[in-house]
Parts: sequence; structure tokens; C-alpha cells
Amino acid sequence: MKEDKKKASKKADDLQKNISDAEGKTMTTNQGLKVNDTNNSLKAGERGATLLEDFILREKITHFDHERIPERIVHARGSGAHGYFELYESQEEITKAGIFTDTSRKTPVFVRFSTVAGSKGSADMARDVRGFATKFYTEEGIFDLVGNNMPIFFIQDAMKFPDLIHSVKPEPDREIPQAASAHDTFYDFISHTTETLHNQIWVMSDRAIPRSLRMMEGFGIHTFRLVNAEGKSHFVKFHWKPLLGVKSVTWDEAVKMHGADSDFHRRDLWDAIEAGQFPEWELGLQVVPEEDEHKFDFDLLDPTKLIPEEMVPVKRIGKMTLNRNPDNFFAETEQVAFHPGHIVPGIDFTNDPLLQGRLFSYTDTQLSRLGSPNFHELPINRPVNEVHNNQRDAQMRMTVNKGKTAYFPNSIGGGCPHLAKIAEGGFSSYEERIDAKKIRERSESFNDHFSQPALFYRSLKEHEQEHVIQAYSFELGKCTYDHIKERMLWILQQIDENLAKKVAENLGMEIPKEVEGPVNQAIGADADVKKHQPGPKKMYLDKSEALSQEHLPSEGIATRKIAMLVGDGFSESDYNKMKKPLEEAGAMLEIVGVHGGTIKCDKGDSHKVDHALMTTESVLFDALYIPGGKESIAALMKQAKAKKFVNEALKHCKAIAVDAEGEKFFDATYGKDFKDDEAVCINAQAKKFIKAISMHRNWKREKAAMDIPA
Ligand code: HDD
Repeated sequence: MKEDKKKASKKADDLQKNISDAEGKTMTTNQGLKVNDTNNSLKAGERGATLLEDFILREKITHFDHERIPERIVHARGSGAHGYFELYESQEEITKAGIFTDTSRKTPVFVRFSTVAGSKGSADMARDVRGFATKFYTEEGIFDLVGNNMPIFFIQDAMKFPDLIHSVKPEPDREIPQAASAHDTFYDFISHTTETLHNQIWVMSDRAIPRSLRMMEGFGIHTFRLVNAEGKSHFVKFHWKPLLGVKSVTWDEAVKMHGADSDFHRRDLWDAIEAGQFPEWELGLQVVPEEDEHKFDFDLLDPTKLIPEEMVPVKRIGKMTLNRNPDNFFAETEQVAFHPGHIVPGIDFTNDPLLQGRLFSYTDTQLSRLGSPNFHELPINRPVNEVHNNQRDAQMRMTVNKGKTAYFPNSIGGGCPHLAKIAEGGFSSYEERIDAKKIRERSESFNDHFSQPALFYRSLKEHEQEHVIQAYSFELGKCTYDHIKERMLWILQQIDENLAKKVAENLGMEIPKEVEGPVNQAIGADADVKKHQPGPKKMYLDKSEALSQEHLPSEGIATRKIAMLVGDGFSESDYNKMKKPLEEAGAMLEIVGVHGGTIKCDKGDSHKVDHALMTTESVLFDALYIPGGKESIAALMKQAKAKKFVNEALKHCKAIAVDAEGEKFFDATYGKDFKDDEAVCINAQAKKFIKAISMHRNWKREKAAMDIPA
């Protein structure tokens, strides 16, 4: 047990060497000189000019002037956390990787979650893919699993990545819109590049507006290889399954959350970890023997395709727990550098052309972002095992290499560092047989662009499908070119007739019989245009349960935030009735008062207000409780915002509990029409309320609740 703890803290111990804690210390310059005044520059007299001699001023300002580094070209906005990974049982039949064979290990990890399109300061609730990048500090070196919260990607070849990103980023003339795909250039690109549709329809689904970073799945996306000690390879897809289930907010909420708390996800992750409610994910593998590579109706090397879990089940092999917030955002979350090419023996690549291109891009980008090929020496990036090679110098080199030799082979340095035999853990790439012509081409086996978006849409629950319709209607509604919208409607019709019909109705447009010119433009000027058009839609599976968010059952209400809406004079007995059971279930009951400071209950005791009504919004909570208390209800009655608070909670299908006089106030809102709702608890015991909160949302209410003008 003691040994175990030691292993888990190996990275924490390593980071400790660089931790600086100023508590009780004297201020110094960067050269260690004790500073006596940091508020006034050196001047020629009290009212005179500042002197160039002031090295203390110059050092302080120079450092400040250079504080920013370029933000990531994609995934600029992110939040990170430390934790560890533990394996359930050895997977030695398919891999020799220590993290997947040694169950005694507690491998330290650092995870960074991100949005893709927005700038570093953009709002958390943007409709977007979420990055899910995990750095495993293994005993054999760094393994990075750089994935997303969706199991597929937009494009099939890395060559198109700059086009995709240029289309979704703010339009370059006006730098509008920030962190949003709802604009012309994105749909111009999408509507001419149908390989994007699968990822695109996922972005239109609830997956793109998660309730919490702790409630998202993660995927490695590409088919990777696992290689065992005998050198046999299996294909594998990586999955992260959150133990809290997969949960989202509604679009209406997301829009309001932008304003109410643009750091909602970052705060939620930080607060949960600080409160000791550590987020957990199980790592799952879908394993395909090499000999089965061509048994599927799609190409395993095509990153726009997933393997339905009904065809290859996900085997859960271990668990990751995030249990520590970073000490410093810049040093850790900003400077962490991930790379899909950071692998360890037992893990290898496939020829997925998107993955192959990524293997170049990630080191390259760190050179401009972090400024030096020595980025691996930064505390957050350095492995926990020793690093020895003949690479030397460059900007900001921190390692002090001893000796005369920086070349191999050498005799002066005793031949060191010496090479590792494969049996001693030396890495060797999987020996894949290749016999091919060098061509700039796309495999025809990548041409099926409609089957999986259609499978995804078919597999969603009714309310999830409705959300996709609404999302497309919103996004296309924001586009200004009719020909782009028409192309999109035609394309949506290929996925699902009803989807296209509903979106067309909302846009007030007809679905065109055909699109002008080829659907996709030729991939190369000399390429056969016909060859690159989307192939016919296949139907190899009616539905895949796992594609709906509802597939991961989650129990309980741990980490949920419940607002208790009150004025002075609220019923203390009602409060006590709810508080204890909710807290025992791991939820937080927070007092939202009609004013800030402290608020009095009917027994005259003062209670600290967690949020004044004027500073918060209903969208920041998972559920709502209105206790009784005559005076309190009279105060709520006078506040239009209190009514809006209730109406929004109703509209967003949340659980609401009301006690005693609270019912009168509830009747003064749209609540009067929802008193029989499954998730509305009038004068109920905490048990019923807890059950309602654990539903996350009562989607059955949604159709009727949409009419609430909140
Ligand atoms: Fe990428 C960052 C995920 C395709 C080029 N990518 C980045 C991050 C994630 C992903 C999660 C943020 C890492 C962090 O938190 O620091 N990217 C993906 C996934 C892809 C993908 C799941 C497809 C399956 N990416 C992709 C391609 C290219 C890039 C095809 C270029 C050819 N990605 C980058 C990058 C970034 C990056 C420009 C920006 C910052 C960084 O790398 O460190 O190199």
C-alpha cells in the first residue's frame, strides 16, 4: 500500500523540485537580490524622470512584456488536472506495454480538456468538440493519448486539417464569430466535403454541450496497434467511459451560461477536485485481431468511422482518477505538450492518414508555441524515468550534460548512453509489410460518408434527435448564403429525410432535388472527380445503443449543485429536511438569497448566502428547491428574477422541489402547469427529490416546456 502511494506520487515528487512557495520569504529580483521597494521606480528627485539605471524596474517590466506565449492554434481554451491510472487485469495477450500489463502500478497522469475552435479566453459552453488529452508518465516513458469526446474526426487525411480549421475559425476579414461553427465559411467547407458529416452531426448533438468535463466520454479515435511480447499485433480503439455518465445541458442553457459564467466547465472541474469528488473514467479497449481487418463494412484506417460497440464490445481494463488541481495554470496546463507520437513499447501506429500527419504536427507546433526543442524539459512534460541521449543545447536548455561526447558511437564516453536491446525495453516499430506504389491518392474504401451519420441519428432517443434538428436549424440559420444552406439540406436528406425536412421547415427553404456540380470537389486537380463522391448509404446495423448519451447509466447525484431560493424568514425545518440527505448523497445545496450577506430563517438564525440572486442564474444549477416560510415567499413574489429562475429551471427540464408556502410562489410561475411532472416534487420527501435529480433532466417535459417564454 505504501509502495503504491509512492508510485502514484512519482510525478508529484518530480514537480516538487520546481515548486516555488513564497510563504514567509523575502522578495528578490531574478538574480536573488533582496528587494526593498517594488512600488516606485528610481527617479531624479521625487517628481523627476525615471532613470535608465533602474535595473529593478527594467527586469520587472521586461519579464511582464514577454509573459504571453502564442496560444494553441487549436484547442487553445483548456483546463487540466493531475491524477493516476490503475489497471484491473493484465492485457499481456495483446500488449507488452507496462501500463497495460502490470496491475501493481499506479501510473501518474495529467489530463487537459479543451474546446477546439475558440481562443484561450473564449467561453466554456461553446458548441464544439472537446479535446481529451491524457499524458501517462509511465516507467518506460511518456504515452500520450490525445483524443476527443467524440469517437470520430471530421477529415480523413491530415492534409485537409488547415482547411478545416481555417473554415471554422473566425472569418478572417472581421474576426467573427468567436468559438462558433455557425457561420458561412464552415458550412461552405462542410457542404463541399462530405467526409466531415459524421463528426459534424455529433457536433450538432448534445455531446457538443456537456454539463461537465467530468461527464464526457473520451476516444482515441484512430485505430492504433497493440503489440505483445511475441511481436503479434492487434488493432485497438481507446475509449474513456465516465463513471458519472454522459450528460449535457440544453442549447438555451448553454447560450445563457456563456454570460452567467464563461468559466463554467473550468470552475466545475476545479471545484469538484477541491471538494474531494474526484472524477473517474474507465479505460476501454475495442480489440480487433489483425486478420479481421477487412471484415467490416468500413475501413478501420478511416478516422471518420467508429466501430459500433455492438460489433466489437468495449472491454474496460482500468480506471483513471483525477485527484489534484494544478499548482500553476501556465506552468502546467498551458505548457503541457501532447503528441500522439509519444508512445511506449507495446503500443504502435496504423497507417490512418490522419494519424500519420499528426505525428509530424505536434512537435512542430511546440517549437513556435513553447519556443524551443527543449520543451520536453519543462517540469510538466518531462518523463519520470531518466532521459539520456546526445541531443544538446538550444534555447532554454536546462539539463547540464557531463562529459566530452555528444555523439554515437563513441569510445571516449565508454559508448554511453548505450542502446537498449528490445528485450531490455528498447523500442522497435512494428514490422508491417509494405509493398506499394508512391501515390497521392485517397482509398476508395474511405468513400462511404453517409452510413455512419445516418446510424448515429437513428440511434438517438427522440429528444436527442430533436436537439440535432434544432442545432442544424440554428447553425444554418446563421449562414447567409442560400446556396450553402441548400447544399446542406440536400446532404442532410441523404442522412435522414425527416431531419432534412424539419430543418428545411425551420429555415423556410425547400430541399433541392440535386446540388449544383459534384457534391465533393475533386481531391486533386487530376483526380477522377467521380471517384471521390460519397458512396451509397449502407445499412449494416439498424441502431447502436452506445451512440445515445443515455447508454451509460449513472446513479446518484454526487457533485450536483442545487439552488435553494429564499428570502428572509425561510423555513428552517424545510431546509434541514433537504440539506442533510442531499449532502449525504454528495450533492451541494447552495443558498440563493434575494440579497447577499446573511439571510434569516424563521427561527431567527442567520445563514450565509452563497449567491445573491442578482449575481447568479438558474442555468448554473442542476436543480432547484423552494422551502416554505411566509415571509420568504412574500419576498420571492416581489422579485421578477426569482420567477425567471423557476421558469428557466422548468424550461431546462430540471428537478424542482417545493414545500409548504413555496407552492404558492410556484403557482405564480409556469410551474402551475407542471405540477404532475415526474421531476416536480411538491411537499415531498428528500428521497423523491434525489431520485428526480438523478434523472439529470426530465426530457419528457421538454416539448411542453419549450413554450415557457423564459
Ligand atoms: Fe490535434 C492539439 C486532438 C487532429 C494538430 N489536438 C490537439 C489537442 C487535442 C487534439 C485534444 C489539444 C492538446 C492539448 O491539450 O494540449 N487532433 C486531436 C484529435 C485529432 C486531431 C483527436 C484527430 C483524430 N490535430 C489533428 C490533425 C492535426 C492536428 C490532423 C494536424 C495535422 N492538434 C494539432 C496541433 C495542436 C493540436 C496544431 C495544437 C496545439 C498542440 O497541438 O499542441 O499540433
